[in-house]
Amino acid sequence: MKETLMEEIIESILNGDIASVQETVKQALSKGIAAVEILNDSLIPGMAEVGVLFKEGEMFVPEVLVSAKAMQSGINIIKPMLTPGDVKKIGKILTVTVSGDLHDIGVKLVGLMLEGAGFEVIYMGVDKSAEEIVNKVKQLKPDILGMSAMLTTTMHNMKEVVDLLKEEGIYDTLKIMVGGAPVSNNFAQVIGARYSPDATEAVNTAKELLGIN
Ligand code: B1M
Repeated sequence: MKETLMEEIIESILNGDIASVQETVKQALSKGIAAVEILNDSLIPGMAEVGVLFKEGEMFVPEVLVSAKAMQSGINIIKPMLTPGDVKKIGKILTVTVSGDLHDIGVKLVGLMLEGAGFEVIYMGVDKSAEEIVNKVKQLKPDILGMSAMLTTTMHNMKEVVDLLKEEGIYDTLKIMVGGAPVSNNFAQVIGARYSPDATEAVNTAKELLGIN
């Protein structure tokens, strides 16, 4: 039963059918399937499949956008179950998508999982310059800055941010996490940040960076 529902959600994401995603997610919840299972077994794999079809030229940007909206509509339903309001905040994280990059689904998902783990997460939005990010860091004084980039052309803008933080003498006042499809562990090390491949790992990395067990 669970498998059928998960397949239905994936199919609805591929079809960009928002109503069907919402209905099936609600149905899955009513059958006792946990929000995190719905996330990991249907919403994320559904969007991953969209990525494959996009790469193979079988889906185009407008369709991808509709599928992304369909996935997001499913996330919105399970969000309250992933982020219990009564969790005591264990650290402040500022997240952002770097300059030139408009992708926000992954980084928002990372934010959701971090919130669920008890962090206070402030998402700055997409396409933010090094100056904007450093100014926000000065204003909010987060424990961690989490940057996301989904394009090979924009990942290098993460280094600009790190360099500016160093120039301004505030690099040592916070920890830096990076992620996104083209980003690697090696790249993160070179620019002076910590890498996480996915939302689940991002929670572990954030806890580790702040010395939380
Ligand atoms: Co874009 N796009 N896109 N796109 N898009 C990719 C990234 C691409 C890999 C597709 C492809 O060709 N196969 C490709 C990049 C190629 C490259 O640079 N190597 C690409 C391209 C080329 C483009 C455009 C240039 C296309 C065009 O216009 N010709 C254009 C660029 C726009 C811009 O940013 N300036 C573009 C536009 C778009 C849309 C607007 C249509 C849409 C974005 C909608 C949105 O985000 N609101 C879109 C989408 C949806 C995708 C794909 C299909 C899916 C991305 C996604 O949401 N995945 C993507 C293909 C792919 O990734 N396979 C693609 C689901 C999400 C849950 O996963 O984002 O990977 P992901 O996030 C993961 C991890 O990466 C990690 O955790 C997340 C959850 O597990 N993670 C972090 C992410 N950030 C993290 C931060 C952390 C830690 C972990 O710490 C802080």
